[in-house]
Amino acid sequence: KHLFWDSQPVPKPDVPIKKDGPLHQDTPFEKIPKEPVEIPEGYEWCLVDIHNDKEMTELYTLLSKNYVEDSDELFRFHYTPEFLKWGLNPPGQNSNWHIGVREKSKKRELIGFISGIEVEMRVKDIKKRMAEINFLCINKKIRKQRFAPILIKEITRRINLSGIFQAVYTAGIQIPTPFAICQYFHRPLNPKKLVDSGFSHLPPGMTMSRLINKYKIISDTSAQLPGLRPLEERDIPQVRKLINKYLNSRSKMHQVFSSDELTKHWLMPKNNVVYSYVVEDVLKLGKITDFFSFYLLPSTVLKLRNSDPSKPSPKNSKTSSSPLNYLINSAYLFYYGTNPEPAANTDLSNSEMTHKQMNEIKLKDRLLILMYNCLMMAKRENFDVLNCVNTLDNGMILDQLRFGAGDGKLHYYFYNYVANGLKPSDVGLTML
Ligand code: EN5
Repeated sequence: KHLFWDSQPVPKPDVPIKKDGPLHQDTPFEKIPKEPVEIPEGYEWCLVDIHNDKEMTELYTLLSKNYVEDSDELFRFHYTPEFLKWGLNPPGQNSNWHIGVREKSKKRELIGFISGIEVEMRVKDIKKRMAEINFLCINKKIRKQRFAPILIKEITRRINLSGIFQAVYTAGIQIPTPFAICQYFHRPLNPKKLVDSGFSHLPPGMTMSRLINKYKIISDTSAQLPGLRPLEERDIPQVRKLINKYLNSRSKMHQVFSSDELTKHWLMPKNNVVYSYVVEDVLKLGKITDFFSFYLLPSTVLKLRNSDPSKPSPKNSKTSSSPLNYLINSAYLFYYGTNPEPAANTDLSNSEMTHKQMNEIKLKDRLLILMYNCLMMAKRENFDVLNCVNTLDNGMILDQLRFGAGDGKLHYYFYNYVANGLKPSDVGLTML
């Protein structure tokens, strides 16, 4: 059934592998092919230059017409050119890993793409340089021609030539073999627009005004954390420490924020791309106690159910107006961290509760406040919904903050690596 994946260094479903670690040893440089993988007649390899606006527009167009959709083909991810430039350009990235396929015709249309960036990962007790693979996309008109395996083999070859033999990637679909299967959750901020677009439904017996009330975000100063403000460059060293410490103690696989430069790239606020906030201690000015971030990833509404196509489409702030060209502005929870006050050395010997349990409760209380503030900031920036998966500590806050399960799943994979027994809450890596 999975002819390609059967030939690849990934675990076989139903064949447990006892030991964690690589599936095969590193290939010596001499044994790695120096020529590109062969490509079908009529097509050629190219690089997509992310600093060239014309080529970025081509990539943006390919993805906005052909990339990931939900299972009912109602919505499609709409990554913007600014977003793609950010996502593909972290410090130290390799331009050789932005691989395109073009038709050999006069138009030389871009019909395929795959990308990798280098990340330092920690998986349990092992630190390893890996490639993070994303944005694999083939034009719909040549699906079924088996281009994906060719793109995967070619990027693997180029990554191997750089001395890297492991990769991490995510997908909505299940292939052999995920190490974690996570669930998407959604927190409506603009419930009326979500219902109008078919993103969510008015539950039976519910009125629109009651729905709006259910998802109202109180954003007066009494609800807002004192000291909450956008992340600034001077905060980067502290935020880097905070995020590494948080991920280290709360997850078993995550990216290491190995330099200030890298941290700055991923977290400094960029309008319409990434939004980051810190909580500055009001008593010790300059000291950062918490932070959170989210990114903008709109989805195109592909079809409108239960609506008269002759009627004008819903009009909304951040959207364009033609009927089948309007967007849901989704915020995706990105990185966050908090520096919990160590629990006071209370004598718990007569209590049912352990220190560990007490610390978990304190952490949950803090995260609820922090994530409510996250919802406030996303609402203020006019987002329609805040999305996340149940990785890391997200599971602690979903119910109370009125997130609901979506119909999508996110599967996490390693290439040429095994890590047994990871639960969604052990996963600390968030991909774009
Ligand atoms: C790239 N490295 O399925 C990998 N999205 O739930 C990318 N559903 O938006 C992998 N079907 O549930 C991406 N609304 C994998 C995800 C692909 C996209 C996808 C799902 C995630 C999604 C929405 C729309 C469903 C439309 C019909 C959904 C319900 C929201 C509702 C709000 C109120 C509380 C209950 C839930």
